[in-house]
Parts: sequence; C-alpha cells; structure tokens
Amino acid sequence: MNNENLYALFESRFPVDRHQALLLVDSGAPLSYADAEAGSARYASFLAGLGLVPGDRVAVQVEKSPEALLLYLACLRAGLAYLPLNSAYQHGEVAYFLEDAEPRAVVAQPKSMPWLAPLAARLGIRHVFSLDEEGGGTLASASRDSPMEFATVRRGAGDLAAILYTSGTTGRSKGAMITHGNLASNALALHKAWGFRPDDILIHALPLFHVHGLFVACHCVLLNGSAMRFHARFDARRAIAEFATSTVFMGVPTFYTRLLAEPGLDRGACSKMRIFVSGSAPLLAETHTEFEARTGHRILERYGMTETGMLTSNPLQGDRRAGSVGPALPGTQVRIVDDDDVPCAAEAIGHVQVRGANVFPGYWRMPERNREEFTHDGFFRTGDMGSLSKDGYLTIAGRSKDLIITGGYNVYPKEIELALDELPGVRESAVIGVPHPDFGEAVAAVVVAVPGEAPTEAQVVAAMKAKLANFKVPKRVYFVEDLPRNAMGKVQKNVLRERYAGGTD
Ligand code: MLC
Ligand code: AMP
Repeated sequence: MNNENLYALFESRFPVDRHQALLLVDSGAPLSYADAEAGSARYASFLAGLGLVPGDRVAVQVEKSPEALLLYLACLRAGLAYLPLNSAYQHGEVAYFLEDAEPRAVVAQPKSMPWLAPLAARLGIRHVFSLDEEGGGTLASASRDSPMEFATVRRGAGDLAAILYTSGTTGRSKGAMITHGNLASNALALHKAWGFRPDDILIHALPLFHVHGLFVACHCVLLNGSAMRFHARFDARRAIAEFATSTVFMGVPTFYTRLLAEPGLDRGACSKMRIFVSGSAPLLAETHTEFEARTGHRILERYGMTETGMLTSNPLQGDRRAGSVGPALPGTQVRIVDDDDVPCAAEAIGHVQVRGANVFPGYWRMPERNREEFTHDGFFRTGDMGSLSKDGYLTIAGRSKDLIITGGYNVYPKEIELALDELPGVRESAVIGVPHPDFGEAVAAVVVAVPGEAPTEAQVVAAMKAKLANFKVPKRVYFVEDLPRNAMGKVQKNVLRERYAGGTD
C-alpha cells in the first residue's frame, strides 16, 4: 500500500529539478525544493532523535518564517502531530493548549521563554526550543548536526497530522484533530478546482498558524511544485507591486478592502494575475463588485472551516457569484437542514451540514462533544446558516454559533465575557460583534459596572490586552446600567448589536 503521509504526496509532485524555488523570501536567496527536503529532514531527524514517536504532539508558537514551514513539514515527515498556535496568544491562553494537548515538545519565540520554560517544566514537557523570525534560536543550534536525510514515516489516511484549536461557544477551546487523509483530499480538490499551472507564483501574505495560510495556500503550492512569495505579513502596497510578477493571491476580506484603499490597484497592476481567492469571513458583495470594476478580476470566494478544510468554492470557469460561496467541492457533500435535521428545500435558509473525506474525525479528547457535533448519518454541524440555490450554490446567511469574525480571526464572545467578568468593578458583561470598516466585524464589550467602582474604558482595554491575544481585545467598551434580557433571562444580543451598530454610544 502507498504511504499516505501527506508529505509523501507532496514529494511525489516536487519538481524534477529540485533546485527550483519553493519560497521567494523577503530578503536573501530563495529556498529551493532541495533546501526544503534537506531542512525538513534535519528537523525530522532531530525530533525523532529526541525520542518523539508518531502520534506525539509538537506545539509551535512562532512568527512566520521559512523555518516555521520546514518545521511543519518535518512534523509531517516524522508522523508527529503539528499544533500551531497564533503568535498573538498570551501566556494564559498558551497554558490551556499545552495542558490539554500534552505535547512532547514546544517551539516558541525567544521572547516567550521567560514564562514558557517554567510553564513547560510544570507540565512535564522536557523539550523546549526557541525559533525566531530569522531562523535563529535553540532549535537551529541543537539540530545543526542532525542528518539531512530522513525516511518519511509511513502513515495511513486516518492518522493524525495536526491539531488546530478553535474556540468554542462555552469559552473553552477545542482541538480539531486533522488527519493526513483530510489534508490530502482537500489539497487535491483545491489544486484541481483552481486550475494550478506549473508556472504559477502565489503571493503568500497570510499567517502560518491557521488553516488558510498553512493548509490552503501552502498545500496548493507544494502539490504544484511551484513557488510562492513569502511575505512575513500582509502589506497592501507590496502585494500590488508584486502582482506584476505573480499569478495567484489568497486573502481574507480585510486584505481586499485594504487593497481597494490603494490608488495603485488597477487593471494594469493586475494584468498578470490569474486568480484572487477570498475566504475565512464573508466578503461583502460591494467589495466583489468594486474589485472587479477596478481590476477586471472577479474575486473567487470559497468557504471552509478549520474542522473541515474547504467545503465550497466558486468556479474557476463559469459563474462566480458575488455574495455566494459557490457549489460544494468535488468529494464534499453540503446540505441545509431545519432544527430537526430534516433537509430543507432549495433557497430555504437552514443549518449548513457537511460530510466528506476532508471532514475531521472529531475534537481531541471530547467524545461527548463529538457525538453532539455529528449527525447519526455522519454529517458535521458547521454552526453556519445558509441556503442552497437550485443549481447548488451555497449562500452563507449567518451563524447559529455566537461567533465574531474579525479580520479573518474567530472570537467567541463567551471567552471574552469570562475574562471581563473577572475584572474588579465589573458585575457582568456581554460581548458582541459590530461592523468595522477594516476588520468587517470588531469586538465590542457592553459592561455593567459595580456602582461606585466602575473602571474606565482604557482600564478595561489595558487589562484585556494583558490577558488575551490582541485581536480578541474589545475595540470599544460601553457601560450600561443593565443588560437587555428576554423573558427567559437570556441577554438579548440582537438588541445590543442594533444599539451599537453605528459604533456610537
Ligand atoms: C490585528 N489586530 C486586529 C486584527 N489583527 N484586531 C481585530 N481583528 C484582527 N484580525 C489589532 C492589532 O493588534 C492592533 O491593535 C490593531 O488591531 C491594528 O492592527 P494592524 O496593524 O492594522 O493589524 P495587521 O498586523 O495589519 O493585521 C491585520 C490583518 C491580520 C488583517 C492583516 O489580522 C491577518 O493577517 N488576518 C488574517 C487572519 C487569517 O489568516 N484567518 C484565517 C483563519 S482560517 P493595537 O491595539 O495593538 O493597535 C479560517 C478558515 C477558513 O478561518 O475558511 O479560511
Ligand atoms: P475557523 O473556525 O477559523 O476555521 O472559521 C470558520 C468559519 O469562518 C466558518 O464556520 C464560517 O462561519 C466562516 N467563513 C469561512 N469562510 C467564509 C466565507 N467565505 N463566507 C462566510 N463565512 C466564512
């Protein structure tokens, strides 16, 4: 039987001339496919040499760099489960992930070491290494003499490749277990659907610790054996300058509104580009229309989730509909059901449920949760609401889960409310998403203070910044006497959303 390790699939598609570039980096020489093979082998040999065995978790909280990509490939090769963490997560957030996932090794930014080393020691994690944006740190020095060759470990399609934490409605994050088979099936479907060509060059400006940047973008390129321009962070002007020598761009809607704010974005600048893909958050129909008017390109919107990979995509050839996320990708089934899981008629809005080889097997160590999240016939409940047109195009109409998506990052209000309620002078709180011109939605907090002890807005924001990743910090804090509640005593967030929709008191 073939080795179903995802890396083995990539390797079978690498260019014959391994000196071809994989990464065109911010400064210095490109990283070739030969470099990627040797570098990932070195890290894989090193980790295996420490005694890590297939199935062990490796938690990684680093800034984007070529070495971070090599470390991911190394984990695939050694059969280790890669656990990427947003570099914005703070001490308390990381502590939860490490306690829950019990990794054998942790790799983090040098600046995290003062709190990470004692945390790892407390949790019995023996292997802790640093990795900075330039590839320096103790990981590089400790692995310097490790062999540059490594026989990629044999894996089955159902074996664990990665764990990605997603927040939850209860405020407790869940580790989505993603298998080699999930990733391979989705990568093959996207590579085909988006018609990748041997000479494609992708601009990679997304972070490397979430599905969009790590899986969707990198996997298409690795399967294609072609190159990507690796930007440490998104910079609209730089992207526009590089459209002239690139063909594919992937971004969250905020990338597109920021591109549109640049006068340099026009037809001439985009004439070499083949496709612009958007996802991770709803793309406004007006962004789609404005982008086409300015560049002549119709943005190709797709829809997916950490737990499922990509589910639907507007077509490469044919009708790309503004406001729709397109039909189901081949191999994926999408259905719309009512509250009793009974399929709805075309055009009716209901719950989006999905099934396919791309859908994860469940959450890490949460058997009860897994029973609730899947139907008896194996469909996953996405928590999104939507409708299917008669010809199978999906339109996302909202979410049944209490979730805010800000600049492509997910924030579950419950987590922020729990943090707010711990602050001195705060009696209770409600967190909502409000419209934001740059991030689509922004986090706003509505707080009931203890009389006479009310903190100021600046104090609340400062206290949140010390605890939470920056994108979770409320952009505004509103103080009220009481929260609006329905007859059942439940906070009426729709009332608050309406009240603060204009972003004013
Ligand atoms: C940064 N900030 C954010 C934010 N990003 N606030 C809310 N939402 C965000 N997404 C904070 C900063 O800390 C700063 O706070 C202030 O907002 C302004 O920051 P900035 O300098 O403008 O931010 P920037 O570094 O330019 O980052 C913005 C961004 C980035 C949009 C480029 O957030 C980004 O790369 N987002 C992509 C997320 C992504 O990859 N999502 C895919 C998930 S996978 P202060 O207080 O310090 O001033 C998924 C599945 C799927 O969803 O379908 O793909
Ligand atoms: P995440 O948990 O970060 O993987 O985010 C997944 C969620 O992002 C989905 O459940 C949707 O709510 C949302 N999402 C992703 N792509 C789109 C899209 N194109 N349009 C609307 N929502 C999207």
